[in-house]
Amino acid sequence: MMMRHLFLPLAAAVVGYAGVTAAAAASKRVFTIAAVEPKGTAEVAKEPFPAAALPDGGGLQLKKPGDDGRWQVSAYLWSAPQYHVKAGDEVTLRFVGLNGSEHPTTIEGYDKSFTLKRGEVTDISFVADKPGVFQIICSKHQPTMVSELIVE
Ligand SMILES: [Cu+2]
Repeated sequence: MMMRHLFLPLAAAVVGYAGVTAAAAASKRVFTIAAVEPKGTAEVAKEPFPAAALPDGGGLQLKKPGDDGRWQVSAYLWSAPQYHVKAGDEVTLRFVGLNGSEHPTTIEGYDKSFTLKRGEVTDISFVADKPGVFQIICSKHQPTMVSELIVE
């Protein structure tokens, strides 16, 4: 009997507190997500061309030594591996095409698909109403061009 009297007011206080917190925490979030292609180069006389092939999928590329004796390795990436927001936030992901002619992209879980082109900006705006971890994937440049949208 004693427990019930203590529990009910406590539960009401917790529910009230959670409601206030959720309303106060929602905010507008904007991230710039650039399509980038960092590169490394070396002289074949100093560093031999790698013997092993890189994973398929277009995200990683090896170029054999040219007339100048230099070889190159590159990777297509989004400019950060993870983007964190809170559930209920109004989110704008501002994609900017720097490297690569185009990037057919999907944001899983939020039904967003588009093709980002070099020299263009594509804004994707939505309310992050589903908590979880969602992949931002360019299908042309795997396995490297994938980042995570984390909704907490
Ligand atoms: Cu891509």
